[in-house]
Amino acid sequence: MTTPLQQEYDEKGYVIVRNAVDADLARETAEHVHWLAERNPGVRPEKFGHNMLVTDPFMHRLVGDERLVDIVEQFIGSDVAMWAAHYIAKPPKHGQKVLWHQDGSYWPLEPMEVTTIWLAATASTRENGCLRVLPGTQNNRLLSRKEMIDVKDGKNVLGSGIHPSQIDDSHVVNLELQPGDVSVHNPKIIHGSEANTSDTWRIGLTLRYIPTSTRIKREGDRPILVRGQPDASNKNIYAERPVFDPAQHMSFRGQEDWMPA
Ligand SMILES: O=C(O)CCC(=O)C(=O)O
Repeated sequence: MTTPLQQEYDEKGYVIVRNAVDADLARETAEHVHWLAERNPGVRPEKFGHNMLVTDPFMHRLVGDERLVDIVEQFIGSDVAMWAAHYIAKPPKHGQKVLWHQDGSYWPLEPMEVTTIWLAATASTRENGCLRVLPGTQNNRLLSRKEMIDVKDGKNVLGSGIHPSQIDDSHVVNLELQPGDVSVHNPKIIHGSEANTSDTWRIGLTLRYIPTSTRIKREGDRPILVRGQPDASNKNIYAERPVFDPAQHMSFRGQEDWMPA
């Protein structure tokens, strides 16, 4: 049976779920970004990627949150892994933009069965550079990386994007979210975001969830199994469950569940 959420997602290529997680968890997520920023002063907070996060107990706790996985399960079934996490946290005044792109152009997944959850840790608005989508473009062909342009201006997160001549943004939708809301988007929908020139942080966490039957065609990737069973027919190797260590990790509610038994 198709749920109303799936129906909306199929029609538009995205859907918003308000209050998907509570405000306290959204606040902890924002605190995590500031905690990481202090420890990684050389890395822009738009680029706190999976390798930095995959050994972190708070990240495992967050991506396995039943409320998020219940949403994802509607799109990809009940054997679920979170393949790639990425904070795109735009600091006030000089947060980078994200050029128009389709996620699937970048991804080594076979088949391209994947759903993104974008979690707002702060308010995400037009003023501070919220995610923007072009509804319906999930039905377009997936462009290859070779068909896109490189833009190495140091002002955008991906360093590449779809050529502006291929973009009709007359029906753009700004996904304005409050802390704890999520948007869900299709790997083929064209999307991006503007720079943050406002006085406030815009902190989002983008999470790529796959059915465990999707094969990851890149060595070294370590998805996190969040529900159900791995699929023996592919060689995906899962991240180990991390152990909470107060000297290495940010404190969070529920950290005791991550301590040695
Ligand atoms: O956070 C943004 O501004 C862009 C996010 C994005 O491109 C994605 O989640 O796929």
